[in-house]
Amino acid sequence: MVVALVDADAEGVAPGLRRQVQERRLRQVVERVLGSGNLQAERLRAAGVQSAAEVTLGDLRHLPTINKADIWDNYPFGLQVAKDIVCVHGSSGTGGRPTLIPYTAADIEIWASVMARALGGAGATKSSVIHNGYGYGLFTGGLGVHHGGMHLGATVIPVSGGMTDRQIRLIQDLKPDVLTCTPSYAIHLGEALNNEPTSLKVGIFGAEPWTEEMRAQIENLLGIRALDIYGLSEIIGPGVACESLDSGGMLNVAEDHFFVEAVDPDGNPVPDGTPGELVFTTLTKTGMPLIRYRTGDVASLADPLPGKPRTLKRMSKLKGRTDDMLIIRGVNVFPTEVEAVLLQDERVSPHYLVVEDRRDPRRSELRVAVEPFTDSVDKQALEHDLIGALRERLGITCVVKALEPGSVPRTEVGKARRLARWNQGDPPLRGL
Ligand code: DLL
Repeated sequence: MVVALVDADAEGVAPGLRRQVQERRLRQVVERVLGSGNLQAERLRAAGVQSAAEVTLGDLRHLPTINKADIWDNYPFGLQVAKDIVCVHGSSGTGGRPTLIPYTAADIEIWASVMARALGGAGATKSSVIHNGYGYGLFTGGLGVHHGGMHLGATVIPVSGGMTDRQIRLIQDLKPDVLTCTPSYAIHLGEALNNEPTSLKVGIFGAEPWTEEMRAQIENLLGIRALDIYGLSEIIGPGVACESLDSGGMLNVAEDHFFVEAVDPDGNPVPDGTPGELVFTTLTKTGMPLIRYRTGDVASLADPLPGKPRTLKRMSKLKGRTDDMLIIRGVNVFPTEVEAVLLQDERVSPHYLVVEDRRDPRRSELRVAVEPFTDSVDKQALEHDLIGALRERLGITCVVKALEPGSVPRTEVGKARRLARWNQGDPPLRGL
């Protein structure tokens, strides 16, 4: 199957010519960053980069990296470069500070264009109706698809998340051919539709890990092709890479805008086909360009499939993360954030366990086991209060269990084991 290109000059150009464009854009972004004098500029100078003219793509792997902690340390906008910001997006963060990303109008154009390509690769055209069930707000899912769908000239239905009955009604009445939402919500919708036929042909799902088994389940439940889309707010949002109907199960990276590397834990490049941490350089962004951003996401890279119209480098489905960030129903959660909430409550002892419950991969759950300091604490009231406080801080509803003092296991040095994953079988802790 061959799917027409939305932007032939970018997606279908010979890789050698694209490399020239990337090289030119790399120098432009280095120049912008050096001119800003921000943390990245200081690091580049400290690494010996005095002028952009001397930087080549071949040298990129020797340049310093930047990561999420650097963004938090420079909260809210210390890494901003251009002044003409038109909007801000972001994701959850730590220490009460979200990861915030300022966008210029030019950044929004880039985003719209890579998202239009992603939709086009799934077979969407300007006659398409896109049922967009990604959340609208600071999260990039809703508005990312929205910008891309409008850029393509399609009709976007900005349903956002939740209210499943209304979503089903709109799917029946407006007859969309494209569904965009998280994979777990796609399963939820599919189950709620209860085998009722729809007009949907294809879905573009991402923002959280999902497996080939989930893909098969979604395709069965909804009778559609289910494609994977990857992205992160720091780089632009969804559209950094997206599967197309003809990309052999891998995701085409929009590498004319986002140069990709895969590295081992020491930061050395890994060969294509070997899983490594993805590192992106935003070649064209102006609001908050990032040079060598270490994503924490692990995937392998591959060349384009021969004979296909897209000549872009491809990445595998994500294989995991290098840190302990959890993704609960599409929301990024750091165990330290949970800790911050628990430890604010004087009734709670520092012995607790945060459990990522993925027994049902379609509906991951965050479970938190806490120990009250004393027997006299009203456990029900404590659970109720913590659920509220966690919802407030993380934006998701967790399951909280207050257990008997002493029931959370300690390590030899007396510390509680703080994070566990529950994929199947017995709970990691009795009573959870
Ligand atoms: O989740 C952007 C997005 C929205 C992507 C809609 C796709 C669809 P953040 O909230 O900043 O941005 O979270 C980014 O989510 O670093 C990955 O760990 C994870 N992630 C994103 N897409 C996928 C995917 C959006 N397809 C973080 N598979 C990233 C697995 C994903 N994990």
